[in-house]
Amino acid sequence: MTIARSSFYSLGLMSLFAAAPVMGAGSEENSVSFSYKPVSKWEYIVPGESWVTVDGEISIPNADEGGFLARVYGPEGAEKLDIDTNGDGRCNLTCKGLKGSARLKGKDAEGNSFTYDIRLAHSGKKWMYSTAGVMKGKVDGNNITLIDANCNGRWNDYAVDCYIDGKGDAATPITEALSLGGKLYGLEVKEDGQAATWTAFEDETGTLDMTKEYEGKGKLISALVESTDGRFQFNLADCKKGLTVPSGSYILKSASVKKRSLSAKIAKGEMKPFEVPAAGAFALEWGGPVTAVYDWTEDNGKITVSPKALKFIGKAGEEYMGFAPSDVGPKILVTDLRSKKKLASGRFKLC
Ligand SMILES: [Ca+2]
Ligand SMILES: [Ca+2]
Repeated sequence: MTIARSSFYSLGLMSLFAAAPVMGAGSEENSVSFSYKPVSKWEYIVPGESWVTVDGEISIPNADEGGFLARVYGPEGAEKLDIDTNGDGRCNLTCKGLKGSARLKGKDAEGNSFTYDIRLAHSGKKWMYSTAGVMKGKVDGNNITLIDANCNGRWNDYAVDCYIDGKGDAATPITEALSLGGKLYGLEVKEDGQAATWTAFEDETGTLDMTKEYEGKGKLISALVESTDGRFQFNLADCKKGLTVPSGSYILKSASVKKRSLSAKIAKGEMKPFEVPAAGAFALEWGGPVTAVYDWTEDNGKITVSPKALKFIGKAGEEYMGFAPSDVGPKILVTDLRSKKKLASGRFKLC
């Protein structure tokens, strides 16, 4: 008997090619102001989004008093959370159950009032919070949304805090070049997120396409790449015609795919860096067919596969993991390749 294999999701997609690189004009510095907007239904896909455990406070800087006082108490598994949402030293909001939200009102270091909305989640014995508001502004006529991805009340954490170009859901960390309306810009955001300066990005560019040659029935909801020198990141999940990016070498940083209620994460795995040529174009061939790679042992006709030694590898070497719901990972078929007889099948709970 020989090796067994599995195939998974007949991933199949997608779409058209196009788009010539567009260069920005002028390198003068321009300023932009942003205004805060609470988000009642959070649907952004934010790489590296933080959920911070409440430990005595909500750590959004408020005047000279540190964060906002917060207290977790009550019976194990049914903990409540009290928060001082206006920073007067007294808790005035109680959360119970599995989730909640709060609007914090404070003053920044210069004494200016600010609002900061948070989502709250209760898991195990802990309460956790994450950001629930964004900054909105316009850069060179393009709508841009800023996200405090690590939820620390500062909006300019380089390569951590994120932005969204136009209307999409897929956020990208802010690096040396941001893609807005098909053009590239440099953006320097002030810590309070209320203002920034921008310049046109003028180095050489090429077109990168992460959807045209992606094989899968699932929809890419995030496809984040990073230049191998660490200077740039771009999320190309919504870019069905490719995206103008600084030319050079890139690698997948993280991605995710969804089909109805099923989802999986995609990591770099064994993928090699790829090159976006100056004034040229590159489309990454990735996705299905996905191959299961694993170690197995046979004892008296019983085949044992260790889930830890199991990997699902796509066409470009990328690795699929984090299947949700956890019992709908790829189905494993064990087949005798000489007789073509199916010997066994099973399904892993991968999470
Ligand atoms: Ca209070
Ligand atoms: Ca931040």
